[in-house]
Amino acid sequence: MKSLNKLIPMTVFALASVASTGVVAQATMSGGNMGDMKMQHSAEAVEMSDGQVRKVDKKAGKITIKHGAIKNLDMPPMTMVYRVKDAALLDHVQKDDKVKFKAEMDGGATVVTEIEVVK
Ligand SMILES: [Cu+2]
Repeated sequence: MKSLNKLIPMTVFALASVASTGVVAQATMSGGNMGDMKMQHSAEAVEMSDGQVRKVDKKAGKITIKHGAIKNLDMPPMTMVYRVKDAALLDHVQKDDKVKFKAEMDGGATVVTEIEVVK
């Protein structure tokens, strides 16, 4: 038990120094690294991305979109197939429509959660 009594103050000291290191790290982040902070927050507030519909597959609940850069997914412009969150989203779009849409990661797949035709 004697050795335990010695250990406890050591542990408290170790925890305290870890905690203060954490505070320093946080201060550094909010001070100097606003770019990274924004990237993290954009996953919550998803921005609309631009695209053009290449194919609509209502039966499969899929849509092919030639899209511009998608900031929240860190994805460059490309043409790709998306699942849609709700097949009803496909009722309002057809091939060649210019669209704005939201795409999010869901269980390893990119899913369109909102889409609207740009007129
Ligand atoms: Cu893509």
